[in-house]
Amino acid sequence: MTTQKIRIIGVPMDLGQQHRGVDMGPVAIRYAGLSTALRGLGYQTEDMGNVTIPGHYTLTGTSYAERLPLICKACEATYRLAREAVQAATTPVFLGGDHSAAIGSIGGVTHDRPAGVIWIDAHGDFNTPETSETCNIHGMALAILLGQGPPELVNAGRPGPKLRGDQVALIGVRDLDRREKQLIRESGCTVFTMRDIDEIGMSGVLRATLQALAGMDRLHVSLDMDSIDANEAPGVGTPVPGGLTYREAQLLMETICDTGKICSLDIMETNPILDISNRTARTAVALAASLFGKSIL
Ligand code: NNH
Ligand code: MN
Ligand code: MN
Ligand code: MN
Repeated sequence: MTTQKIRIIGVPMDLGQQHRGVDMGPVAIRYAGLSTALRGLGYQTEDMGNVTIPGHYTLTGTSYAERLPLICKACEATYRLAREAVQAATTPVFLGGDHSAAIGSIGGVTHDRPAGVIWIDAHGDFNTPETSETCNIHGMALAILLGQGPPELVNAGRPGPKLRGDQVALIGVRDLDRREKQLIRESGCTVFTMRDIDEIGMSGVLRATLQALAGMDRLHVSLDMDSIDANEAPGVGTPVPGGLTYREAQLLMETICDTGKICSLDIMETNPILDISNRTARTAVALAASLFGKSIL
């Protein structure tokens, strides 16, 4: 399913959360050598530059109501680029930017055909405006893709939900809000928490994940860098202790690669202002290389 040509699309979204600097994630990942790594694996790469995010320089102190239409516009622009990338027989890689951009990327890659989604995150991103304790839309992105939350965003790109619960697996979860837990339990998504990884190991979790998504012939990976432990990914806005080790994350990517079903990838939430010597972006590039076929031997 992965095509010979990989199309890089920067989405410097920062309206879905409060920290300045996550808009610099796309350039940090480029400078960490993403294209070079992918070309080294035999792919052709083309870089489309960045989506324009309206209003983002005036973010500080703005309300949820002010941000919602701007996030909507940015997600619709991302949706169009995602759809075009798939129609042009390329494999799009979206560089965030905060995780609300995935509303557009996943919407667009599923425009013509469904895809299973592997959402790798410390959080559930399953809040609604009613359950959220922060009003930050990056913490609602997955719920929105399943049809819950502000209608403007649920209907971004095309009307209605973009995913069903049985098409989604979450991995790495370790921080859910009280009322978010209930929504996620009712969602029909397959969820593997850090406890599951501790108990059955990443390989066991992956076996079960790929079994749960066995009916899908295309897979989209949505990687929130806050899923990874702060040793390897310190540059994120909402770090949570006890994250994936470097090898757990690599095994995750290597195993998903083996399916041959990868159709698209999000690399979200890298914040260079909070990072140490671009370490988070370099980890992101190493993980992308494994997802696209880099093998140890
Ligand atoms: N659950 C919290 C919220 O909704 C935190 C979400 N933060 C994230 N998600 N970084 O990946 O605000
Ligand atoms: Mn997230
Ligand atoms: Mn997260
Ligand atoms: Mn996050």
